[in-house]
Amino acid sequence: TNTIYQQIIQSKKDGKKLLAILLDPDKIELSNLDSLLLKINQSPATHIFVGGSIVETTILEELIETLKHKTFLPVVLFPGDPSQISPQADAILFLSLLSGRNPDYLIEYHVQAAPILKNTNLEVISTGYILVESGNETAVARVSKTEPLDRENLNLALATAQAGEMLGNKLIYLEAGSGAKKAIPLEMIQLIAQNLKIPIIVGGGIVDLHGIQKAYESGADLVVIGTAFENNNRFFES
Ligand code: 1GP
Repeated sequence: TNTIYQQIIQSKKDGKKLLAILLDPDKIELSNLDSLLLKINQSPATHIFVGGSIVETTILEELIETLKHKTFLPVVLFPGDPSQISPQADAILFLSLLSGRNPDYLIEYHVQAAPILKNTNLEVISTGYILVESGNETAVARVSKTEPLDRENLNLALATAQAGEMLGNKLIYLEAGSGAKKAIPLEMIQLIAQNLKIPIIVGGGIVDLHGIQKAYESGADLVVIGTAFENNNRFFES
C-alpha cells in the first residue's frame, strides 16, 4: 500500500494540489464533533492535521479515534511536543524548526520522541519547519522561544529550505503561524518551490479561497487552513 508520503509525491507529479484542515484539539468540543466532521467530509480537504503549539486537552485520543471512524481522510499529527503523539493517527510530521536556534526543537524533542514512535505504526515524515515573521507574535514563536525569519530576506529563507532538503527532510513547511496577520509572501513560496525538489507545505494566516489559490499558483503543494475553518465551518462553501 502507498504511504501518505508517496501519495503526496504522486500528487506533486500529477500537479494535483492538496489541502489540510488543521484541528487544534484544545479548541474542539466533542459535543460538536459530528457537525464538524460533516463539514470536513463535504470540504475539498485531502488531509486532516491534528496538533498545536501546546495541547492541554485530554481528548486527543478520542478525537483521533473519531476522525478515523468518521472520515476517510488521512490523519497526520502536527505536534508541538512529544506529548502529542497518538498511535491511532496515520502519520506524524517529524518537525525540525529550522528557522530557529533552539536545540529542543532541532534535536532534543526528537530524541524523546524516537522510542515512543518506534512503538507505534505511525509513518514518520521528517519535515523542515520554517517559521516566517507575520506581523504579529504567533504561538509557535512564543512557545518555541525562537525568532521567525525576516519575511523580506528571501535568500535566507531559500538557504534554510535548501539546507533542510540537504539534511534529508522529505517536506518543507513554510509557516506564518496560526492566526498570522500576514501569510507567507508569495515570492518566498515561488523562490523556494522553484529551487527544491521536495514538496512544499504552506500555512498560517490564509483566510480565503483566493489566498489558497495564490499559494498554489506560487508553488505550494499542500496548503493548511486552521483558523479560517475553525471560525467558519462553511468556509469552503463561500
Ligand atoms: C498553523 O499553518 C497552520 O500551524 C494554519 O494556520 O490557523 O492561520 O490557518 P491558520
